[in-house]
Formats: sequence, C-alpha cells, structure tokens
Amino acid sequence: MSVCTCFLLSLLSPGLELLIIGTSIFCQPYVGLNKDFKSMLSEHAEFKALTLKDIIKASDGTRKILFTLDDGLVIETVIIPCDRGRNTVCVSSQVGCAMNCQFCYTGRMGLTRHLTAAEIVEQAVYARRLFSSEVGSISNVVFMGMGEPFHNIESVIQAADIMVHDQGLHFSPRKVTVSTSGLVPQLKRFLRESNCALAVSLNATTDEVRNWVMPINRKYNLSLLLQTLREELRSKHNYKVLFEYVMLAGVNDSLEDARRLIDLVQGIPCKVNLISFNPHCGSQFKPTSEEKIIEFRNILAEAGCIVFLRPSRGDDQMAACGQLGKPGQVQAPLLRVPAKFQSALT
Ligand SMILES: *[C@@H]1O[C@H](CO)[C@@H](O)[C@H](O)[C@H]1NC(C)=O
Ligand SMILES: *[C@@H]1O[C@H](CO)[C@@H](O)[C@H](O)[C@H]1NC(C)=O
Ligand SMILES: CC(=O)N[C@H]1CO[C@H](CO)[C@@H](O)[C@@H]1O
Ligand code: SF4
Repeated sequence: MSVCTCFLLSLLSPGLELLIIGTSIFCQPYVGLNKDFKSMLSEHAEFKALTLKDIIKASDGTRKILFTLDDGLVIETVIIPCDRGRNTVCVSSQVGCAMNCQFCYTGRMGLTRHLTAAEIVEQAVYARRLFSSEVGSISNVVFMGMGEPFHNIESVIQAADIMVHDQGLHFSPRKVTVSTSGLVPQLKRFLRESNCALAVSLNATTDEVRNWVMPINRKYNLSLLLQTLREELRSKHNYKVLFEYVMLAGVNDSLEDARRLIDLVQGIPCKVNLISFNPHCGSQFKPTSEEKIIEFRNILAEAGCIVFLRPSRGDDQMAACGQLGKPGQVQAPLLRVPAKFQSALT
C-alpha cells in the first residue's frame, strides 16, 4: 500500500466517501495528493466521526469544543491561544479515564471507551479549520485532554503518526506531545516507535504521595518509571522528556520536594513544567502560592534544570487540561487521604 493510501485509510471513518474517491483517483504510488485536491478537501470534505456540539469561550481566549461521537458520547477538545502565534490544541484520547488521578476531573468520571485514531486526528483537523481565521494557525498538539493516551496506545501512535506525516497534518514531531501518567511498558513502546514528544506527569517526588495522587504509581513506581526513561533516552538523540509537576499546596510543594525532584531526574535529558493547580468544584486540593512556586522554580534552576512555569488557562469555563468532563456526572470515589496530608486539604 502506498503511504498515502495508508494515511487515508487510517483516517477513514463513516462518511469519508470523498477521501476514498481521492485515494483511488489521485494516490498513485509515489505521487502525493494534488494540491488543489487537498485544498478542495480541506474546504469541503466532511468528517462525520465528530459532530460539533458546542464551543465555549473563556475570558482568556481558551476555547473548549464539545464533539458528539457516532454513539452519542461527548468528548472535549481545548484550544489554547498563545502570544507569538503558538496556538495549541489539546486533544482527548478516551471518553473518561481509568487512572483516577485524585486532582483530575476527568479521572473521576471513570473510563467509558477508547477513541479511534480517526476520532483523535479529527479533533486537530477540526480545530485547525474552526480557528485558523480567529487565532492564527495551530502550531502544537498535546494529548492532554480526556484520557490516558497510553491506555489507548494503538490508536494514539497511529494518530500521532498521521499528525506528523507529510501527507497528513504535517506537524513537526517536536510539536506533537503525548502526555502520560506513567504506564511504563507503553511508554517504552512509544519511545521506540514514535518520534513525537513525550510528557510525563510526575506530580510528586515520593512513592507515598504519588501512590495517593496518581494511583498508577502503585503499579509502576517512581524508580521504575525514571529508570526506564533514563535507559530509553540513551538511544534517542536530541530528545528531552517534559516532566509535568502540578503544585499542590501542602502536598508536594515543599523545598525538600524541589531537592528530591532534582535527584530524581538526574541523568534524564529533560525539561520541567511547574503548573499551578486549577481549583475546581469537587476538588480537595489547593493551589500553591505564586511566591512559593517561584522559590521552587529557583531551586531547580540553580541546580541546572530547565524549568518553566505554566499558569493554568481557561479556568472560568472549566476548559483547562486535566479538568474536562461534565460536572454533575457520577464520580469515582476519592481515595482515603493519608493522615499527614489531611490538614493540607479543606
Ligand atoms: C499530573 O498528571 C496529570 C495526568 O497525566 C496531568 O494532566 C496533571 O496536570 C498533573 N496534575 C497533578 C496534580 O499531578
Ligand atoms: C518499584 O517497583 C519495582 C518493580 O516492580 C520493584 O522492584 C521495586 O522494589 C519498587 N521500588 C520501591 C521503592 O518500592
Ligand atoms: C513528599 C512529601 O511529603 N512532600 C511534601 C509536599 O509539601 C508539603 C508542604 O509544602 C510537605 O509537608 C510534604 O511533606
Ligand atoms: S490526569 Fe490524565 S491520566 Fe490522570 S485521571 Fe486525569 S485524564 Fe486520566
């Protein structure tokens, strides 16, 4: 099969007759899609796997798009505009999520089903179409919407391939980031099969805390996770993993945590993103103060870590990554709060 047929077939979803015709007419082996045909497709081809349901705009410009799937389920895609033309689309990979991270709204919904590669790719296609006139072009894709991408690894690798393929969406692999809570075997596979960027949510510096806030840690603990990264990254050139660390007041934001974090990531080519927590209804956590985040950042920076602060965006419409889902749905039970942290929560 020619590459371009592969691409089109993998995008195939009910209603894409136009693309099938395109495949047979224009896709001779070694010949890419005709330019006019491509622009005709981008204006007129219909993607029926997703039906636009609603667009909610937050005051900071973040937009949450709700899509209805063929089976009536609803997923969410977030567009985060940034100055300097760096607009990011945050795509979902599952309806709900099975990981039950304690700070996460989606996690509380439980998992309903995996998305297909087509359903994932179309979120980015749609985002591009809907917003290129309003916010400028979409330059980055992050798999940080609903779901644990590596729990749905087959479709996610396929979708990421299409996003970077020159016959697909043609993003730079460095600008397509798959984010995981730390499924170790799948993470290994991803690093070997894909060239896209990887983000790992650390969110804690001890197994005690991580076992609680991210229960997946009970299966794949911190030392296993970090050792795997240390080993796998040796064979990747110019590749840095991004560690996400959400600052939770009184839970993981002490200066000892900063020092422990430095030790943990020793020997792993990486960047660290410190994220201020987005309080939402139903959450027991509180955000760390800005001064404390800066102090934490400075400790990492002085030790030579590449570290960024990321403010949360889209709060007012519940459109920030990590808190997608329908308020009021049935929720997974929260885990028991370890005694030493009870005073940190309200
Ligand atoms: C931690 O991990 C999740 C999921 O991988 C990420 O989306 C989230 O922002 C992080 N939050 C916290 C508090 O750990
Ligand atoms: C982490 O997990 C590995 C593999 O399951 C195990 O051998 C190791 O003892 C664990 N480490 C800690 C600190 O629990
Ligand atoms: C690992 C751990 O226990 N971390 C700390 C997180 O931050 C709070 C205070 O800011 C400490 O009390 C915790 O011990
Ligand atoms: S933070 Fe990510 S992995 Fe964790 S429950 Fe939420 S969606 Fe799932």
